[in-house]
Amino acid sequence: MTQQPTPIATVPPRILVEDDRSSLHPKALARAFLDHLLYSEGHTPDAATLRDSFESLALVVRDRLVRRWIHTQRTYDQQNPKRLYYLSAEFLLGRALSNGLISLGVTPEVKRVLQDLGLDLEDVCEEEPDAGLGNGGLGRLAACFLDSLATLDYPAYGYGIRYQFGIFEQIIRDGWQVEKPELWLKHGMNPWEIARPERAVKVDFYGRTEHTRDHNGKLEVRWVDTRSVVGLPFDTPIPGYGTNTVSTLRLWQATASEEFDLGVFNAGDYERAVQDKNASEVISKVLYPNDESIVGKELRLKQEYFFVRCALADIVGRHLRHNNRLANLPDKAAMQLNDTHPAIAVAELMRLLIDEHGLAWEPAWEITRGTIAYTNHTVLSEALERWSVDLFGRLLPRHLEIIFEINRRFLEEVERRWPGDGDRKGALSLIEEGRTKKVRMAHLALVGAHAVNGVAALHSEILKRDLFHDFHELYPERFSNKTNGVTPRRWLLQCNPRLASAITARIGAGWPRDLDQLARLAPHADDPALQREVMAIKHQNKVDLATFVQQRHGVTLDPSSLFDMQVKRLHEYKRQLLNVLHIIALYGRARRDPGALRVPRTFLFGAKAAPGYFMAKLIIRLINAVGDTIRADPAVRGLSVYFVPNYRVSLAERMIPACDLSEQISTAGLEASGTGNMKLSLNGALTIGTLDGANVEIREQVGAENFFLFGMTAEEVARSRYSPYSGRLAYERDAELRDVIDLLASGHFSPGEPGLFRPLVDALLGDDHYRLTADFRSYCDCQRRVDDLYLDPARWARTAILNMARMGYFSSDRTIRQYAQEIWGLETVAIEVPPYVSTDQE
Ligand code: D6G
Repeated sequence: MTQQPTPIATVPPRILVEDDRSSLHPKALARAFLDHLLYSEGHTPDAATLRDSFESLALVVRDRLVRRWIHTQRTYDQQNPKRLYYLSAEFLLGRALSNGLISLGVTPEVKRVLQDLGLDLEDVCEEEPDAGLGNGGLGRLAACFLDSLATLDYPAYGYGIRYQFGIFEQIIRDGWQVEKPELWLKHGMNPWEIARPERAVKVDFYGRTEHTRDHNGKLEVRWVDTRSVVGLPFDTPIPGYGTNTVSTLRLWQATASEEFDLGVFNAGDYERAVQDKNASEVISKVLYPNDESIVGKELRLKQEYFFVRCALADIVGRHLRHNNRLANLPDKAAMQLNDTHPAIAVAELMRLLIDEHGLAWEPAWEITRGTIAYTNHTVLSEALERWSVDLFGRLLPRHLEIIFEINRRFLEEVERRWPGDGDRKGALSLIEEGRTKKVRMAHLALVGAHAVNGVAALHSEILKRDLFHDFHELYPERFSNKTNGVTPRRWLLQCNPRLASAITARIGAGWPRDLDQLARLAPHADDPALQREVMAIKHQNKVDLATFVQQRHGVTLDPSSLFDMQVKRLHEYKRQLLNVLHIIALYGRARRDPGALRVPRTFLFGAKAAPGYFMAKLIIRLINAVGDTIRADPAVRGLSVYFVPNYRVSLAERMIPACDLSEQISTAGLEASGTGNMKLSLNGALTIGTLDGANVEIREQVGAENFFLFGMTAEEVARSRYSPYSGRLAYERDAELRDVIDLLASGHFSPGEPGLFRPLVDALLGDDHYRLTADFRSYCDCQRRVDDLYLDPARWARTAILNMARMGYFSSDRTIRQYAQEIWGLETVAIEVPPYVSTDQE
């Protein structure tokens, strides 16, 4: 049985004094807040800064989660259920305060308490830095999954890296992206986390292996002469919504194994002692800011092994505290690898079992495979991790030996299945041959896992048909699909309170825990009152966003225009450039005929580019240039373009509720799933999109008539790759496209630097790898249909309502249930928390 946090009214009457750390009564909340201000922050209210108020309020919330947290962990320790371990190099949590308040169900009470003290809850929440420990979709998915796991009462843990610097802060200078380090921990304290030094783990690197035989002739391998660092865990509570479960996110920070090397220090070389310490700590210093591409740096591999080593030591240690043997590890622990970043877990678990716990190869392999499952997130070859064998062998010599042995046995199996088929062996091998031999991490994960999944139906099919075709032939039973989802708590209840209340008023308050209930809105789609309400809420949200942009950036947005948004990482395959080409086409039409634009539109972009990704940064520069040019042109009305700097979770929470049209326009076959598409639709935006990733299923759910579809299919794109392609053909055939590209090439958008955008023009007129020129016409035509519908507000509102109503499937609760039932074999565990009894009263 799940239960709501105990409201004050149901506390037995014999309790006269509620502990100020537990009670949800407004008076207790007020006392607790002032108490933390005074004793944790050292300030009286008159001297406190907003930051102090945020920290105090966060501590008030954390206090109230602690009993639930302890009871959750204690219950697991007592019942010893199977636990899920989600291993991810990224957790893009964003802010936690309003989420914590919502999960406690005390937002209105706290708002009033602060009001009485002259404070505004929103201002206080604004003080919280985003925990930006991720790049984009993959990291945010991990955060949504933790929310769903706790909400559904599954025993689960997140394991990752406590980066000191998360994703960089993006500022725009002269139209260019400039990166600044994001210091989410700059205040020296993060009120949510608690260090657990008692669970620190020693992590070895480098060195060599020694092979010896014991008196029975059994081979023993020792990894010696290593250099080591220590992983220090920090725990963050992850509260479920409407339940007592509070799960743990355990993030590891690298520290020097000895504070200083005393030998070196005593020898007088203080500087070197400090350098060694810094070299250790650098491992968890910074998140690599590349999304969908890999920079093969030693430090990155170190990060990956570092957190996997810590996680596995912790997991095996916990297992042995509650079980007396390792043979049943697969019955008690499921590990999910979020992409290949933690794929070294396959070799590390083998090493632990064989070298540290004395198991033979076969049982160790059975345990490893029984425990590990792997999620693939991309088909882009530049994002598939491959590590040079040399580097690998230097950094992790024992693991390389284990990988060679896994591969030797695996290739024997391939030989049995396809005798004499050398090509097949080459394609499947864990080692890529060539000038530099490489370890293919995806292959390691595929061989070492009992389950592998893609993240949308189309993507999972592409994995089977294409990327992992040979593996699928060998192990068809391992493959499945788990379409991504998003948590409706953060992505509707929390970020769009107006819409959330309107929905609750119509269908009751059950939907945040059971998103399928949104279907009850569908019968009201034709109700003019609901239509007006939904449109009015959207308008209010747009006004809020415009106010924010005005205050922060001094730019005016017109909330009466259609807000057209593309918010996601900047990548060529996501085709922000196609969006820009359409904008330039509109600009051209408006310049020729001032009455040409029937619907005023504001195009908003939010996107970070990997710092070394030249084309992506040039596209940001172009978006800003086009925006500036249009703004400066008095002849053009009803068209504006703005690039909102520093897109991140907290900005997404502002932008998504204000969106009318969601741009999901990637080259078909290249976007594995997308989750922004789900969040936007859930908040009543209509989608213009290709048949790519989860768009395909979104369209199935909402109905083809409620989705703006355009462009080539994945199959057509794949087929177009059989022969050489040139964008010049479309350029010559389509007069408007020609005008657009000519204007771009003419230097019109960069008068001081006419050749600035030449690389974009060259790419379009060259092999146009992402097929923008091929989809341009169909995209522009589809955009006309968007205008047609927008001119009919009732029909637009009806379509928006139907989009929301049919989003139930895209709750991450559904996704997590599928993983739990089909991959993890996980049962829920209800957490009972007895009401607090003050010791004063006993
Ligand atoms: C969390 C909550 C805390 C609990 C701890 C257990 O930090 O109450 O004691 O987890 O950690 P393990 O003993 O399972 O590592």
